[in-house]
Amino acid sequence: MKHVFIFLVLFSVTLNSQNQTPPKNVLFVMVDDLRPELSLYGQNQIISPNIDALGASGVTFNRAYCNVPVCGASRASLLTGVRPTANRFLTYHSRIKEDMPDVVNMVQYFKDRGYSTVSNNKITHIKNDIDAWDEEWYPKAKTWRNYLSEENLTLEAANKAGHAYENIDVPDAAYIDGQTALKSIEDLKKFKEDGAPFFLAVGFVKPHLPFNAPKKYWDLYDPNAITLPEHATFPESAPQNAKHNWGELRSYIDIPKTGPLTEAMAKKLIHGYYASVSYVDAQIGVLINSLTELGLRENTVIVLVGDHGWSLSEHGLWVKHSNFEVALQVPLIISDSRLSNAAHTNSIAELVDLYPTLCELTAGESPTHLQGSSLVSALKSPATIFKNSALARWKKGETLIMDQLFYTEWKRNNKVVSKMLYNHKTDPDETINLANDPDYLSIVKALSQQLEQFKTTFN
Ligand SMILES: [Ca+2]
Repeated sequence: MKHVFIFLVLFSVTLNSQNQTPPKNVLFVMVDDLRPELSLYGQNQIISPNIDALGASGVTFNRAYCNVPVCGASRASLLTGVRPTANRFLTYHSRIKEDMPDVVNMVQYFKDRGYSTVSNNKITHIKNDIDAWDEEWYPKAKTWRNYLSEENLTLEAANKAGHAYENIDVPDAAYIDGQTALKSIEDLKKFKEDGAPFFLAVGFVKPHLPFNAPKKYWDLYDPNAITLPEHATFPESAPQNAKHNWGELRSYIDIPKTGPLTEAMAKKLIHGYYASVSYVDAQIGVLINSLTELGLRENTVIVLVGDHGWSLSEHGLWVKHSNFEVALQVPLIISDSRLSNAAHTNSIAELVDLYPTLCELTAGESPTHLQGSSLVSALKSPATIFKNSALARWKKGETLIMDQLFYTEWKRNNKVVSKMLYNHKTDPDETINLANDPDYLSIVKALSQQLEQFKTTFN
């Protein structure tokens, strides 16, 4: 009897100490249109010391992919944990409330578990698409393009888009990403006082067009040192379906409506993209430093992710909206004090995997509707490949990534009308379409069947 009593006392002490451990907070940082051209990815043109430092405190996914390369659809898919199909999550204005209203979205999931839930600036693309936020905050800007120069504001007032970039000498908080960082720091202070677990989602909008960034971030780069990608023309062997007219960029006043850009303009835009990333990197730095100073870092899981990739003239294309890898790949860093530091993994991640990952990292059960799989095994053992495939779609183009093979097909009336295949082992820039190469016939057939099977599984 005495032994039973001691056991019960010990058991209850263990249980209590577990109960006393506060649940992990989540700081979810989403950066609009950020491609993984960062020094922690081994490409050191962009200066991003704060994102690099975050990588040093966590696991960087060398191979993370969005499931649809456009803001609204990608975010709606990520936040519901449901993949896009031919019938849902298709465009920039896709809404959870229209396409997938009946599932428990990620925000509702945390709210149901007693978390404070705050969204600062762009997390869903459409406002009021999620009811579970305790607060959905947006910074004050005259217009969504957030121009500050008189020239651009005058153009916009005349109902025109201004320039595709802006370089003026203003403080960080003059633009909305600076304001978003400051607001988020105030939230962290409140969370610290309240003591309740929090799910704080912070959406930075640069490097989305237009590339407006304070001058000091432009000045980090020597314009003469900016180079264009090696392959900046559309591959002759690629199908026309893979092409688009980069309409999002063409809407700006200094960009021609058709045809290629001049080399000078291409370099100016690349410079603007780099400056915008460095500007956001600085905001990420002040935010994470504040988390650390408040003593919240240890008990907070940090996720840093982009919503899709971006073409900076690779394949002769700009913006997102394609099935090429450069439009699909995103940066992804997950930092958790219990898991690996300064590690990289080649295990594939998809944005649809983030919801189940956060469930596991905060010790909650995953809702049964989730279509991704938790990445925690890769966070624990980054050297092991746990997953080697991903599925993405853009309009009618459906892409299956299988290890180093990137296969896309377009169908009409259930028949494949065009296809492309790139082998990244030999052609990482995707310049030679192998889909019609006789040596790859059986591979193409197998990939096409696997693609169909994946689609059926996740309908
Ligand atoms: Ca975006």
